[in-house]
Amino acid sequence: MSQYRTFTVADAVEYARQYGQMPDPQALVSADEIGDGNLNLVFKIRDRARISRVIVKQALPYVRCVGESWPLTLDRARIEAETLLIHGALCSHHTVRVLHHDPELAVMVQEDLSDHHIWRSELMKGHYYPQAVGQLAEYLAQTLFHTSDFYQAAQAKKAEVSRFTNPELCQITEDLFFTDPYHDHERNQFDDVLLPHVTVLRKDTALKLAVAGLKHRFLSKAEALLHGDIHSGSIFVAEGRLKAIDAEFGFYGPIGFDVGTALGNLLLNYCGLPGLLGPREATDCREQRLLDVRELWLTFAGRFLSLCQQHSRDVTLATPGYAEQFLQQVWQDAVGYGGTELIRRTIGLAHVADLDSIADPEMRAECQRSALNLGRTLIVNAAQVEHVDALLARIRQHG
Ligand code: SR1
Ligand code: MG
Repeated sequence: MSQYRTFTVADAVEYARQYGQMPDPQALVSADEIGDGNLNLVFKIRDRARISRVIVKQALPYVRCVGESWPLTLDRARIEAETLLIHGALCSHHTVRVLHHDPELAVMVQEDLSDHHIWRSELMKGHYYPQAVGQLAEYLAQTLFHTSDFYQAAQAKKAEVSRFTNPELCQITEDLFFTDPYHDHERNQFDDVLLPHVTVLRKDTALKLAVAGLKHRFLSKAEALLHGDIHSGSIFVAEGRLKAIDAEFGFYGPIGFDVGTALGNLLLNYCGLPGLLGPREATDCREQRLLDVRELWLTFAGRFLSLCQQHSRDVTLATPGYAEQFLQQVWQDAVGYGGTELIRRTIGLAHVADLDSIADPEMRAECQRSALNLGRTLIVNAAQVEHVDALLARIRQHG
């Protein structure tokens, strides 16, 4: 059995030679550590021509963006690899390929996606990938339907819920999404200029009540094996292609959480675009983002419903009309969770470049306030926003 040690660049190259499934392993000669996320080491393993051929990813025993003072389970590497393997079996076109993983070393070897781009960076530049939203909807529908009670046998699903119990990573989400932003907590980060806004938000009883409901459902609704962190930085795109990566937050949770995280990131981009591109230049891209929100929900719901109609295995859940009723609850959850993503990415610990990289401080603050207001609107009104077109109408009203 291998014993955990933190990989050096040389270790990563050697590991990739052994487990990278390369026809010419000795061609792998160098590596760069490129991890810029919050948690892990990520090595790009290169050949003599410096072409990146494979990725080695290793979990550190602590939260990278904070340091060793915040220890974190290495079991997340197992969860990530096993989630991606399951999602890959269900939706191979849109899930990064895992070539090998070792839970003891907390390491995974995965396909290189250097011919793709991180979707967030593309959205920030106003680059449009016409198929991306439909492909993301397909990924969400396939993975969430096939791991839900509509499809999995009840006893097998319960065993899976246990295999994917991910308490430490779930606690990060529980704290960062639903608790910290609504309290004075040292992990929160925001410019002083937002303090008046944050103070109002923390006294907002209707908002805090709705967030309590969302947290409770996150804690208790084991509906399907979620990606758990499907923001636009966890998605690679290229012309006609899309792949989800980074599933260490995978667990059985509410389907609306994955859908809402994806919607929330489109809306974070919508809020940031005036600061990123200029208010006038951003108009068309913003309109496209709203159309993206519409397409994401309608394609996801349509796909999920047709999977329910054709492949539901539970005779009771297959009762005509039940899948539609269930999807209405998923929609309302998704609107609320989307709102929590907007708020936590603006004033919590982990921000997004769509807002933080806006150079002009006044413009940045304006876009951040717009994200906070929109987040609140979504959370408080989720139960009344019955259809995606009603949501778009509210967003347009919001400005
Ligand atoms: C301490 S981890 C902070 C955030 O990074 C991850 O990507 C998740 O979004 C998490 O909430
Ligand atoms: Mg991640």
